[in-house]
Amino acid sequence: MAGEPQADCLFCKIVAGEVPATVVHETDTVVAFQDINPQAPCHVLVIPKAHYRDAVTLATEAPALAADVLREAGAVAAGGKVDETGYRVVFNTGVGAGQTVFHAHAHVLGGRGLAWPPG
Ligand code: DGP
Repeated sequence: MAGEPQADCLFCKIVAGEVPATVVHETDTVVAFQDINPQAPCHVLVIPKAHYRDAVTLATEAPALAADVLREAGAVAAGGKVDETGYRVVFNTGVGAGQTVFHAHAHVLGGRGLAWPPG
């Protein structure tokens, strides 16, 4: 069933409190936590609590929840003060793009110069 927790999903385990994470903010629908392997001074992951395999699936099947993720990304950026200099919201989608965890998540990256195009 769409959105249901998946037993083999790392981020569902973080939502359930079964895997520890440094949570920076949480709402009824989303959780924001520090990436375990930060690529910038600010590198926070924002995930929906419900399970969707990637961002486009999330936006298609639960658009209001996708909006919650984006709104939370903005709140994280403002909280980390990276909104003043600019930040990047990244949804790696698919293995070839570097997605390694198949539970939709936004990377919020900032606090350093961010090159374009990304690698
Ligand atoms: P992606 O490669 O786009 O699927 O991003 C997955 C991110 O998840 C990656 O930047 C590293 C992060 N990550 C993987 N395992 C853990 C974990 O156990 N805890 C936390 N906080 N982050 C994790």
